[in-house]
Amino acid sequence: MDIVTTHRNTDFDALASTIAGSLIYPGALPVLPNIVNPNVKAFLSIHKDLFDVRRVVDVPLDQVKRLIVVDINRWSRLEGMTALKSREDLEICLWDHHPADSNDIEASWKCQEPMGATITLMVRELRDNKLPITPIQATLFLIGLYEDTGNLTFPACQAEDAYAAAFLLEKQADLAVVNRFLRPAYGERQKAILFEMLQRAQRKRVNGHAVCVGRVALDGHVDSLALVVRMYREILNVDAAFGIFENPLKETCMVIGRSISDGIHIGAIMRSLGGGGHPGAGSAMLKSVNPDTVEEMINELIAGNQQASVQISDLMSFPVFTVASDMPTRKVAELFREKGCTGFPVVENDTLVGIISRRDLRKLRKDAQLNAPVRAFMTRHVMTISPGRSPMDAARLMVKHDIGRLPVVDGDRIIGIVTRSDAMTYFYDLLPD
Ligand SMILES: [Mn+2]
Repeated sequence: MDIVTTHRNTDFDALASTIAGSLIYPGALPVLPNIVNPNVKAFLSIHKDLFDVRRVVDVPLDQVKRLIVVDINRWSRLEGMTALKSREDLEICLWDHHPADSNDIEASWKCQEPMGATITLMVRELRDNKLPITPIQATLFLIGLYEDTGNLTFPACQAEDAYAAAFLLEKQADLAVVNRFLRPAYGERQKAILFEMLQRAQRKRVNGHAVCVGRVALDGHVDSLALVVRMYREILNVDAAFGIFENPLKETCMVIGRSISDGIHIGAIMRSLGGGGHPGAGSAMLKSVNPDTVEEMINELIAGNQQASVQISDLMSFPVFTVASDMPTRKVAELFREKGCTGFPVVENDTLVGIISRRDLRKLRKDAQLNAPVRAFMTRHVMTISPGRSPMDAARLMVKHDIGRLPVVDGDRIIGIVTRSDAMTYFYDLLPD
């Protein structure tokens, strides 16, 4: 007997991949853990007759010849499969999009690639082998694909994911159904937890990133905490957010993280805590730990995780061409033409006092004004940035104040300048090594 199975707290990518596995391996039984996500539960309750899924308890494990594991690469996340772990005659096939460095399932064969969703890998296989897919299967696969890629917007999403989505739409995936089930399970309990976290939220800066760590004690199991953390991050508009959910009765701590910054790799942080995930999302379950210690560990991990992140000092241009505040405006206009620049910082004894741009000179009405010192026309309130901040901070300031350049200052001494095009270069990954 062949079975296809996946991780506990089964999400839509895992369910979709399990069903797809039963199509790729004809005769293989789809087997689900007892604990599945609430949305998946709702989906299954309606589609029960259409998908012949079994529970772990209904499967005679001693008869399993081939185990197909999807959307996970660790034994600890499977349910009730411990008996298979030591079986030497067992053939294991693995389909997964998580990084291979966290593997502890030794597969005889595997397809493991960094995609936005595991179902993408399996849809590619179905398409290449021209295996038939029904509209209902296509719908489930698309729900899994959209859920894991945030509707194709998460940074881990690949072109391949979008091809798979297009193929599923061709196979008549029903977007009305997709939307209905993608709607997350946000209820009264989730709302109460989110409000408690928001009330006590304290933003902090860690090496240029805005981070929030929230801690809540729960009186039992609560679903959809990942959604709570996602909303917490979005509402606070921070680069990364963490939720520490203590269960005092069971002495466990569930840690969930979300990040939209390249500088904070959630998956790496969670792996240090014994969990896992992607750069943007992940979780870890800790047992018999003191929540204070967990919070301290997370803070240290965030700080340690930052070393590779890019700072303004890596991006800025220097030395900076500046003009003295008493330089005649005529001379500054000449310098603009000569150097092909659109703006200069203005200094008095090395201290930044203003900024002059071509735009400022256009306001001049009389020729005589050109003899006046540039300090008469410069902008005095200069928006600046310090060298340790992140490119994202620079971009936010430029957008907010509609400015094209930010002097980089250390105290009031100007040490560099970062322009809109420097920021663009960074965001488009053209930064030289
Ligand atoms: Mn997945």
